[in-house]
Amino acid sequence: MTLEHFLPADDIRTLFSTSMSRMYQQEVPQYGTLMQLVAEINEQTLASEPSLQQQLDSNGELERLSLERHGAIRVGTAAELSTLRRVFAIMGMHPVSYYDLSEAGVPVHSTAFRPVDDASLRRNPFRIFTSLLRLELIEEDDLRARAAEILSQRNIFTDRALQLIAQAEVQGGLTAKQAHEFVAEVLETFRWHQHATVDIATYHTLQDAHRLIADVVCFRGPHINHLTPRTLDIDTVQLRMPTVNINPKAVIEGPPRRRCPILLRQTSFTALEEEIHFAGEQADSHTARFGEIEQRGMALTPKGRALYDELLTRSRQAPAQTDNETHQRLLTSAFADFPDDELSLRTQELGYFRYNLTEAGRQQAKLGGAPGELETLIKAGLVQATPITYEDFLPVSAAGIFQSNLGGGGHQAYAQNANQAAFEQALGCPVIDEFTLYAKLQDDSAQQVLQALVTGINPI
Ligand code: OOG
Ligand code: NI
Repeated sequence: MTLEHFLPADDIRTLFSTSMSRMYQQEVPQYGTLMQLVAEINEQTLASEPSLQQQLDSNGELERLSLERHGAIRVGTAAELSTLRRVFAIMGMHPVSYYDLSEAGVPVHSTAFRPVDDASLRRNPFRIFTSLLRLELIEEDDLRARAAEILSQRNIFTDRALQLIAQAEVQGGLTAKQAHEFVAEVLETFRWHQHATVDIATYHTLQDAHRLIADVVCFRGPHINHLTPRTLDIDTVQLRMPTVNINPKAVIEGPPRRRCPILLRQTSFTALEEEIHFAGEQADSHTARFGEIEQRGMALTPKGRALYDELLTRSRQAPAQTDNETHQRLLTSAFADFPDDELSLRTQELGYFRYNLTEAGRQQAKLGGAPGELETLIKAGLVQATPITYEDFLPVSAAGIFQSNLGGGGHQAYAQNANQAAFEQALGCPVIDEFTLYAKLQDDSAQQVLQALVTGINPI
């Protein structure tokens, strides 16, 4: 079998993300309503901000706007996580970054499976935020053993999915026909199951230890717990959610609204209460599934990220706010020291930028021989710098989303407990460092424009 018979991994990912979206809209009708609201507000925003439209267009993001989504799942064992790694690799999604959420009282650690190269991100940036339950953080020995025992008895993948994974690895890819079957089989893993695998007493015991433990342990598989469209104006969507009968969480997570958006802002609607049936015919309700939206800004360098973390920590010393307006006001004042113009962000090396030739630069490239200093070329109007979009997640924000959906408030704080080595061992490989990816994108684009201008070949 030759390579050209295989469906590209990017196309398998698109098949997967559109199938997941269709399934989730059927399972959670409010998600469809949220998508409509987001699309409407995106359209209005683009119409009123031509410069934003232009920036998205030049980054190749305009056509992917409606594709832009992430989802999240939670798994219970190392074996489940490592098989998921193999599943996602077939779709061109690789584990990027390590997130420790135990610090925020959520007994999991996580990574995001996502496309890593520029071309794949442009095709479809779909990501899955994937969390592994940390049974070792359950203090009670009996309970920990019981949870492990229940998890050891489930198989979250269909037999056919496992066969196709192995086949893809041996062949080096999947044909279109195999890919369609693979996506259909893998979808079964993320489907909602109304029937719990345990009796109601076990469910309540695990629920009392931590609601998240019950959610991971008591079901046949890791139901997709949300999908997330990308909004260009999260403040407006947050305000308008109640007009379509959606109840948003109290505050928008992440940085404040700024002229130059950074990182990621997120909000969600609170989880649905859904009836589940237990062994022994009893029923109760479970809250697991919700809807979320994200607004993405510029990726920050380690220096920019350290400043973000410092200002965020400072802002969180004040008591938590229950209304978004006050929260945003306090956040804005805490972030007053974070430069908010592209020139400062770039020259102070706080954010990552992509370099392109301007029209004048393209003309110059035909001649070659331009001076080789990037700053000089920018000042001369031959090169322009546009922010690189952040493609990852933020642990404090993620913890806020988890907590708002687990409800109940009473989460215990685990002592700071990051254990990336244990996570990577469960995963079966190291996670990729996000900063390395952004730095490479920036450096490659700089190299390309310099080469085009200085040597006059291959103008881009
Ligand atoms: C994941 C919560 C985190 C995000 O976008 O930061 C998350 C979960 O609830 O499983 O989705
Ligand atoms: Ni999310």
